[in-house]
Amino acid sequence: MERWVSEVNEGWGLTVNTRNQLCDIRSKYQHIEIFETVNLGKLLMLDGIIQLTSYDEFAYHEMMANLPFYACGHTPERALVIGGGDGGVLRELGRHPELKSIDICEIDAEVIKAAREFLSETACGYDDERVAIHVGDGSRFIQEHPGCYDIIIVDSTDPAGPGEPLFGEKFYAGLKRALKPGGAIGTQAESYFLFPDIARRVVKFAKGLFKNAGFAQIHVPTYPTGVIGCCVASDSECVFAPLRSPDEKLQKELRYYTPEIHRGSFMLPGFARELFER
Ligand code: SPM
Repeated sequence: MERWVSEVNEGWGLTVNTRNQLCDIRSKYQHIEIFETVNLGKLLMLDGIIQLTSYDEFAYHEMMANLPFYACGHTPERALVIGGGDGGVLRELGRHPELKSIDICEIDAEVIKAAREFLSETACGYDDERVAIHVGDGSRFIQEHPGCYDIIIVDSTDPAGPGEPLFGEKFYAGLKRALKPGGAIGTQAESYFLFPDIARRVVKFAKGLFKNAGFAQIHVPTYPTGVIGCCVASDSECVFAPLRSPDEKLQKELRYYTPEIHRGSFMLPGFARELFER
């Protein structure tokens, strides 16, 4: 039976037509739901918030993985993903043979389990032998790993529930400490339409800590407002243009990320540019 499922945001919503619910779990941390949709493949929701659809998850995951990868001051060898339990960022990092290890610290083991069972095209990221899974609190994990990583990607939910600590200044300072010199971060920075204050705040934290930091926009039709940000920051010479490029083989595999999109994603509409300059 078909059922319209909505993510509701103060007076309006984004609605997807589904035909079958594959997973409906209340974990210690959140409500995990996976649906088969009528037109968009699978849909993952956490606490009623859309996390991904098969239709457009490549856009978000490619950008979250590759913006920091190519903003890093040297060729990255050690990567850390915080959150990202569905495995999509892992899948994209796995395309880079230069990476020797890919750690993931996800707080909710049930998300990993559900993704591996029902979202195989995304969770295939876990099949890479370089991936090591750590179940726990990402903010604690980075405190315990100073100077360890070349790139850190924070693929969090919204700042309510388990994602909340990942939007604080202390956490950003911890990310910087967990990086090697010249390393780069890419963090889920919300939409400048939907949550301008949060987007502005995290970019401000990053600007205060790193030589270069900025908000890159990613077009994702199934996130409310159709746009979401990645805060990219590093002490490398530049984050706004890639310091290296995908080779021909990798570029053919990618559907969204290109060196031109890397540069272009930092070109923001006037009101958003003004928001981050304040
Ligand atoms: N790997 C995909 C996980 C998604 N992480 C980001 C989710 C952000 C969803 N919120 C968008 C804003 C509207 N609530």
